[in-house]
Amino acid sequence: MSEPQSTADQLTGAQSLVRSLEEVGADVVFGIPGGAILPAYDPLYDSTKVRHILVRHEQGAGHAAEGYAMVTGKVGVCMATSGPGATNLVTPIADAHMDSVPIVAITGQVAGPSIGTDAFQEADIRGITMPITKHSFLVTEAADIPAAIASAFHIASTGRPGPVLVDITKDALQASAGFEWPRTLDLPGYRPVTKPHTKQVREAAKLITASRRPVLYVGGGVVKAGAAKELKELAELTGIPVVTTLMALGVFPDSHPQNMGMPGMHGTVPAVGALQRSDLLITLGARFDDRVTGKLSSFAPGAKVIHADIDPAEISKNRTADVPIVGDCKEVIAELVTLLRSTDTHPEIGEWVHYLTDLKKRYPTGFEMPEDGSLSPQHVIKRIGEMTGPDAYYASGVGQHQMWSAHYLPWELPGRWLNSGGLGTMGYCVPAAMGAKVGKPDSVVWGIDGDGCFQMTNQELVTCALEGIPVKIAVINNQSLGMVRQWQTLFYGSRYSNTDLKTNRVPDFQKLAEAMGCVGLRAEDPNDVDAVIDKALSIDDAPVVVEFVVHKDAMVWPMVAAGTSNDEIKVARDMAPIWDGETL
Ligand SMILES: Cc1ncc(C[n+]2csc(CCOP(=O)(O)OP(=O)(O)O)c2C)c(N)n1
Repeated sequence: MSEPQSTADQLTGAQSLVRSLEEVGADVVFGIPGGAILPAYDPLYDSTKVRHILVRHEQGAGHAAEGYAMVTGKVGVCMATSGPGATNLVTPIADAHMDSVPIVAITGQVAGPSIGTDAFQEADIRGITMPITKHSFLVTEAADIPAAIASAFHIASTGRPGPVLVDITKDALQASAGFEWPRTLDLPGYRPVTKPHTKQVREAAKLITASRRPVLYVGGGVVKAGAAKELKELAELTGIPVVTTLMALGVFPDSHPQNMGMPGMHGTVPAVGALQRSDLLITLGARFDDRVTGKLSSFAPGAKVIHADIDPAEISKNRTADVPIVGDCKEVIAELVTLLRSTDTHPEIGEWVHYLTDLKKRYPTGFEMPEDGSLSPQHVIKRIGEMTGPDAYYASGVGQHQMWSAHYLPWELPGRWLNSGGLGTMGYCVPAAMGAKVGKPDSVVWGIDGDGCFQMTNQELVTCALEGIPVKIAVINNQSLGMVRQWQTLFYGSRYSNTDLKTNRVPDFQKLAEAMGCVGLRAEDPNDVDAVIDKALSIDDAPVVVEFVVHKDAMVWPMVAAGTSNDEIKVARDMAPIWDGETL
C-alpha cells in the first residue's frame, strides 16, 4: 500500500472507489456494468491506471480474477451490478474461498433506503456470500468507501488468502465526501499468525528424527506461501519422500526422485501407498480433503501427524494433529531446515525409501492407446505438455481431462497449474485461462477443457478475441460428461443416464470458435495431434481453440472409489496393486 494520504477533495463515492482501486495498485478489473454499479463505471472510464475488461458473464469475471491472482500473486478484482449481476458471482466467490484465492468482488447495491423492499434487482449478496467469503462489507456511506477497499485488499491477501466482497449502495456511489485514505486499518480481531511457535517446530523436528516412514504431505498452502525453494531444501536435507496434492502440483518437481506423485482418489499408487503406510505425516499447507483421505477412519492408520497451516481452523479439523503448527509455510519450513541442520541425528528411512521407489517402478501411471485408431485423451494432453514445456501456465476444467492434466502435464515449476480443486467448478477453465493470460501476457497459457465444461463458459473467448488475450484452449471432446459417465460405467451398470452430450453432432466447435473471433482447429486422427498443437503454438495474435475428438471410453486410473478406504485403490478396472514387502 502506498503512503497514506488524505485530501480535502470532495469526490463522489464512485470517484473515490476508482481512486481507492488505484491506491491499492489494482491494474485490472473484470466486470459488467448495470444500474446499481453504473455510477462507478463513469469515473472508471477515465482511469489511466485501471484497465477494465468487459466480460460476457459475471461468472467469467470472477474466475478471470482468480486466474489473474493465481499467476501474479496480486489480488484479482471483479465487478458486477446488484441482483443478478452479484448472484452470478457466487460460484467464483465460492470457488476462490475453497481454493484460497485472493480476490475482491465489488458489487453495486440498490440505494440504502430501498434495501429490504424487494426493489428492482435487489439481492442480499452480503448475506448470500457471508459463508463463502473471508469477509464482506456493505457500504452505505460515500465516506466509508476508501477504508472498505483498503481493508478488503488487506484481508484478501494476508493470512490464508481468500475472497472479500464489497457491496456498495448506489446512493453511496452518488453522494460526495472528502477522500480520506486510511492511515491504519481498523480490523479488530484480524491478526493472522505467520511466525510459527518455536517450541512446536522443535517438537516436529524431534518426531521427524525419530520416524522410520515419514512423508512430506504437501498442499496448495506451500504454493501460496511461495515456499518451493524451502521445501526442496527440507526434502533433500532429510531424504523424505514427498507427495504433492492436486493443488500443489509443481511445487516440488515431478521429475525429482523423491516425488511419489499425487495422492487421493485419482492419485498414484506410490503416493497413496506412502500415506497409508506412513508412521509420520509432515503435513504442510494441506487440509486432509476427503478426495485425499478417502474414508477418513482408515486413512494413514499408523501415522502421527505434524500439521502446519496458516489457518488455525484447518488444524485438527479432519484429522487430529499430534504437533499443530500455526504459521506461514515458508517460515515453518525454513525453521525446520535450520533445526534439522543443527542436529546430527537423521531419520533412518533407507528401507522405506527403497519400498516406495520400488512401488513407483512397479506402478507407473500410464495409459493404452485405443485399438480402433481413435485419439487417446491422455496422449493428447501429454503431447501438449511435452511440446509446450513446464514454463507455460495450464488451466483445466473439472472432470476426466482435469485428472489427466494432473497426471500427464509437466509439473516442474510452482504456480503453473490453475484448476478448481475445492469446489470442482465446471466452467472454470476458459475464464481462468483468460485471467492468467492477462496477468502473464508474455507466457503461453493453455486451457485444457472438457466438451461439457467448455459449453458452460466458452463465451469468454469473445472477450479474449476483442481484448487481445490470445489464450489456447484444447477441448477434449469425448462426446460426454466423461467423469460422470465413468462413475456410471463402474457403479451404475453402464446405464448412461443423461451424460451423452452428442457433441459429435452439435455444436461444431471449430465453427463456434471462429464465430467468437478465434482460430478454430481440429484433430481426430492420432497422426494429426502434433501438427495441430504446433499450429496452435505458432499463433500468438488470436485466441485458438483446438478440438481433439477422443475415444469416449477412456477412464481415469488409478482410482479409489468414493467413500472407500485408500487401501482399495485400483490401478485399472478390477486390478488392485500388490503391496509387496509388507515387513515395514
Ligand atoms: C457446475 C458443475 N456442474 C456439475 C458438475 C458435476 N460434474 C463433474 S465432472 C462432470 C463432467 C465433465 O464433463 P466434461 O467437461 O465433458 O469433462 P470430461 O469428464 O469428459 O473430461 C460433471 C457433470 C460440476 N463439477 N460442476
